[in-house]
Parts: sequence; C-alpha cells; structure tokens
Amino acid sequence: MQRRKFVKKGALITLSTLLATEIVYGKNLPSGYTLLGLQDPDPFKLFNKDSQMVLLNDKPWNIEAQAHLLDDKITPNKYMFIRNNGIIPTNILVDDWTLTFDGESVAEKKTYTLKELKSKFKQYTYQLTLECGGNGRSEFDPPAKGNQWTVGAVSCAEWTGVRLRDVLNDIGIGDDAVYIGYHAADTHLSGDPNKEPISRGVPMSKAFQDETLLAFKMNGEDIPLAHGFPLRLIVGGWPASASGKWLKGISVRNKVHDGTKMTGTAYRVPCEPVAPGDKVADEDMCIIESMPVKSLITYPKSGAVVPEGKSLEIRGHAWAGELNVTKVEYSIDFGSTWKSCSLKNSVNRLAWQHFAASVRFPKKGYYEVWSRATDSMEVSQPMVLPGWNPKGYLNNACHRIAIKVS
Ligand SMILES: Nc1nc2c(c(=O)[nH]1)N[C@H]1C(S)=C(S)[C@@H](COP(=O)(O)O)O[C@H]1N2
Ligand SMILES: [Mo]
Repeated sequence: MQRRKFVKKGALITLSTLLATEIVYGKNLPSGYTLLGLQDPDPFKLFNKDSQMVLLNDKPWNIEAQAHLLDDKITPNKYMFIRNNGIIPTNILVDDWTLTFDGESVAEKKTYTLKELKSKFKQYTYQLTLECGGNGRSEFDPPAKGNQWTVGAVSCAEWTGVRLRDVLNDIGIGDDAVYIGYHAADTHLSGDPNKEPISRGVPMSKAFQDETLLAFKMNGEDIPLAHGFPLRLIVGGWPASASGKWLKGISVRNKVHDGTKMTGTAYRVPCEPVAPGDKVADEDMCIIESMPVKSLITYPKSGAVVPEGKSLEIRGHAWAGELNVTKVEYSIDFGSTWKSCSLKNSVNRLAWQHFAASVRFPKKGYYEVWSRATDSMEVSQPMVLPGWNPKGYLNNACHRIAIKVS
C-alpha cells in the first residue's frame, strides 16, 4: 500500500502566511488538500491589503488602489496594487531558492542560490515607480479587454537587491546579447506546467542600468508573497510587466525575447497612431518601453467639500518613465488656464516626484481640480485619452478630482 503523502514543510509555511496564522496541526495535512479557510478568502485580508482597495479579478488576483490611498511618498504594501497573470506559487522554499541564467548569449548555464546573490554582490536600495502598462484602461473607447484599471495600478516602493548588471558581469555574457527575458515560478491559469503565464524582458541597455535590481526586500522587509517573494526583477519606469515576480531564471538572448506576452498585442502599441477600433498588423506594433509622463492627485479624496473662502491644499505624485518631471500644473476651470504646483526632485532616478499647491476657488459651487505634468522632453499629459490601442495601454490623461465649495 502506498504511504499517505503529507504537505511539505515549505508549502505549509506559505499556507500559514496566507492565513496569517499558524496551522496548528499542519503536519497532518494530506498534500493537495485545499484548506476551507482559503476557499473563499477575503482578498484584502489574504494579501494584507487595506479594505478600501478594489478587487478587479480573483482568477487571477488583480487588485488596485484608489488615488487617495496612494498619498504616502513610499507606497506601503497595504496600498500596493496586485497584478497577476497566473497563479501565485505556494510551494516556496526560500533556503533552496535559486536563479538560473541561460540563453544564447551565456556560454554556460549558471545558477546562483538566493543566499549567494545576497552575499556575493553589493546591495542597493532605490525607490522605484512601477505602473502597469494597462493602468487607465477603463477609459478606452471602443473598450479594451483586460482588467479595467482606473488610476490605481501604480506604486513607488523602496526596493533592495543586487544589480542585475553585477551578476551579468560575473557570468560574462557574449557581445551578441540583445535582450534578457525572465522566467518565474507562478503557474499558468490552465495549470499546464509547460506554459508560462508571462515571460517578459528588456533590452541589455535597460538590464545594465544602476537601478535594475534582483530584489529581495520591499520597504525594508521580505517582499510580500503577492509581490514576488522571495526574489523579483525590478525594472523601474517601464511597464511593471517587465518586473518579473517569483524570479527563477533569466535568459540572455541574442534577439528580442519572444516569451509569453512579448508578442502580438501584449504590452505592444501601434508604432504610429491609429483610429480608435482599427485593426493593426503585427509588424506595425512596437514594444512599450519607457512609460509616459503622468500625475496623480492623492490628497484630497475626490468629492471633498471645502468651506467657502478657504484655500485647499492639494498634493500628489508625478512620474515620467526614464525621464524627470520638470513641471506640474493644476487647473480648476476644465483646462482653460493652468497654475503651477511646487515640485520636488526625485530621491533617485525612476522614483516618482511629489507636488503640492494651495488652490483658491472664486465662489461656491462645483469644481474639478485637474493636474498636468510635463517631462524633461517638454511633453505634457494630454487632457483627453491619448492614442487608442487594441489592449488599452498608456492612458496618461490628466488626473482629476471633484471638489464642492460650500
Ligand atoms: N511572475 C510574474 N511576474 C509578473 C506578473 C505575473 O503575472 N507573474 N505580472 C506583471 C505585471 S503585468 C505587473 S503590472 C506587475 C505587477 O506587480 P505587483 O503585483 O507587485 O504590483 O508584475 C509583473 N510581474
Ligand atoms: Mo501589468
């Protein structure tokens, strides 16, 4: 007779993490058993998120913030959006975690343990803006399929790790290297172990930037499970889809990486503008690289009421992919006139910047406060939805909040 199989210790730790408490008789659990407590979970409790976060999908888990929840300069976990393409891994054994480098442009496959990565290479900490390429998708017309993100699929946390560059230099890569592509431990929604839910990458020039990290800490602690524990690639300023969670492998390719969600309409937009609803041929689609200039008013919450005669202090963040934000303005008259906000420099490249202004209203009534950022190439946010594209990426229209003066 076959011996009954019990759940492995590593899996038990992950299950306890998800339940946020010890499973007291956990060693008696048969492997493959689904805990009742996890069958219909409260997603906000499950991932330690604030209950004001918004659930967009539970298969896979996709959760976004609201603008006013993103008021912190450094986004805490409880307000950080979750974007998953597949199923979160549950059998994570940190002590055994490895990262393997392969691909056409490495002479020999090389594997590092997570411990080696931490001890062998210098560690760096940066605040890095991660925005989903589809943030703002809900406004597209004709609508674009996919998670209907409004404005909350963006974060700027503090990430600690080693530079991908240092590790690539340690391995020694070929002159023909063009692109890196990541491989991760999450499972495809079909359950097929041979399919990857997502496997994206960046050109070598981006892989070699100072701020491109193999990260193992977020805001000074272990990365939360939903955000890629125990190891994650972090590529600030580019679509957050390039920042592979639960990182197991990196392929150094001698051509543009062709993994899952690198081709077709995934994270690609028409190279030249098209009319809304147009069909675009594959060869006319270009991979999204640096994200466009954008701003978010995080205080006050939309709908705030201001007493007549009192000025309103507004504040928020602005970011511009690889570029700096040089100016943020606000308008209270639907974009007819603009006044400038005060604006701080970023603490490091690829971190969002903070703006503020004191707004005065001429009389009682309804207003909207709009914010508009401009980047170091003199490009400003559009007031209306920009460049329609099949999957609804890169909506960087001005952010707006409603205000009543009474
Ligand atoms: N392994 C893996 N990495 C991933 C994803 C994923 O589904 N699996 N989603 C990507 C996408 S599309 C985004 S927007 C970001 C979201 O990161 P977050 O959930 O930590 O906010 O992770 C990226 N990295
Ligand atoms: Mo994304």
